[in-house]
Amino acid sequence: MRRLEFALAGAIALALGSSVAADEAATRALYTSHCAVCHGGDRLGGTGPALLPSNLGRLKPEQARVVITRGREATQMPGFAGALSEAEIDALAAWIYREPETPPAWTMADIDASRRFFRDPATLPDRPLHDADPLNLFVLVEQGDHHASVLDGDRLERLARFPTHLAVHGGPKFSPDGRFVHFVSRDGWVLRYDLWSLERVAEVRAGINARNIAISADGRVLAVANYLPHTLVFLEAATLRPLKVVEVGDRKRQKSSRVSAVYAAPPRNSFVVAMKDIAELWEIDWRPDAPPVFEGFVHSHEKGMVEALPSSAGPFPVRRIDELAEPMDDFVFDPSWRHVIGSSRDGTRLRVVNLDVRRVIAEIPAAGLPHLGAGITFEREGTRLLAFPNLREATLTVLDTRDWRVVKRLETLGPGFFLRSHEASRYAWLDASLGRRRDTVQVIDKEALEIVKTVTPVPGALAAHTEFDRHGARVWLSVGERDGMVVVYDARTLEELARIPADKPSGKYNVGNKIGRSEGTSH
Ligand code: DHE
Repeated sequence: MRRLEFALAGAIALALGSSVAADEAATRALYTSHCAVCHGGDRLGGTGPALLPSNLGRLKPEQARVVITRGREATQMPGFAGALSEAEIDALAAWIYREPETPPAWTMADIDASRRFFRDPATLPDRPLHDADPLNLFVLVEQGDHHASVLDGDRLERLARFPTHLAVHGGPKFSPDGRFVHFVSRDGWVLRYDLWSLERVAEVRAGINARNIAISADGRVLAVANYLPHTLVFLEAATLRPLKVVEVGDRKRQKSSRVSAVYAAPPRNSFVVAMKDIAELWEIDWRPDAPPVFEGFVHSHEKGMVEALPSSAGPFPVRRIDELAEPMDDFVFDPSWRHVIGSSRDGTRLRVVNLDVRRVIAEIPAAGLPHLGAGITFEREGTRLLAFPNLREATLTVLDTRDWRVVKRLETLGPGFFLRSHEASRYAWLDASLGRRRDTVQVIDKEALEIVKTVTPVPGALAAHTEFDRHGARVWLSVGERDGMVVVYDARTLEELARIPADKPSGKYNVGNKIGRSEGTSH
């Protein structure tokens, strides 16, 4: 009897197995005939975005189903409601969330082969072709129809608007003279744009799923942080030619890691790299003559002995800080650039890491998941303070950078994402976009450490990212809806001055503030 049960179970499993295999083959065929032409046969992306689970992290499967059914507005993605049955759409929506059978690679050769020029760099003009102040331009990322705009910070006018790859994220990075700006999209496309001729110059795909980009202090090297593959990519900024692909993993070579973000530390001639999966921070000297870094020793269990690791040689030698209790993926530099301050993962502690001695030198109790990446510093009563919002609590925290003492915890209307100020302004601006009052931004007096005004540019509409102009005279605020806008305020009177229409604007970046490393903005 038991033998019969086993035989029956085996037959059912075989039948189910073969029907699953048939379903898979059918879905694969559907994907190949309907999706592959834009999204790539391997789902790595093409004219459309990559369709891999890590790239789709921000799109729920149900939303993916709707996109396949109805298409996506303002893109080339058509709706398949007429062409495919509901069951087929369900199968495709499930298919794109499956991990690929082999982890996708993106090599130096792939990067180089993806390089495209819109314009011969040798023919670029030798002076700006517009009469706006080149250092008071704003670059605005518009997520609605995936474009970016260049705006005149004095006349409050749009000078140019151009397409980007889907989902540009993080701050675009400017060359030290402010002429070129570099964007990266979540699909890993890096774009170089010329703010003198107002033209796209070149683009390259540096990864399959990228996080952000940084530029060296001399403007010659770009570093791209990737989630997929687990790499850090260095590019020659002028040509976007790949210079080096660094496989990212821990010192003992046991675990690879996604790269959370890469930041430039200009006075240190280095990049500092935050990791998602390993308890390390890296510092990388980008100079051509950077000396090799001795990696230290590890205990080899197999050989039962201590072995010296090979040195990390140039270009771009890796100097590791690996005495961290856990990954530190959101941090800010202190004004001396000797320390980074980051949060513990549970948000209950801040850790101060000294980059010179390469270890944690202070721990401070915290609450509400501090967002250090949005931190700014300013002088008050002869002391430099560091202020940052908290992502899970409607508060702004202010610390004294001499001893990391908490000076103030200011209650706000909701957890916020972006804090901005300028050395010429007495105010800092903070959104409440993660809370119920996401349509408000609050103005904080940096002397009194009190809220002095709440603005609601469009009731009910998302109000988020702010940035000052280069003089600290005006504040630009994004209303991030499809029929959105940038609202410009007088930074002194706090009165509204103008509205500039924009399609789901996210961040905007002032050239002068960025290249001058204004204390009130992110870098
Ligand atoms: Fe961002 C910057 C990480 C979600 C808009 N965001 C950054 C940076 C990091 C980061 C590490 C700094 C990089 C830089 O500027 O070089 N962001 C993350 C996340 O981990 C998170 C929470 C989840 C994710 O999906 O990646 C996240 N970010 C968002 C959004 O949902 C926002 C609001 C809309 C969007 O674009 O997806 C968003 N992030 C921004 C913006 C900046 C940014 C506008 C640049 C701020 C600046 O002024 O410099």
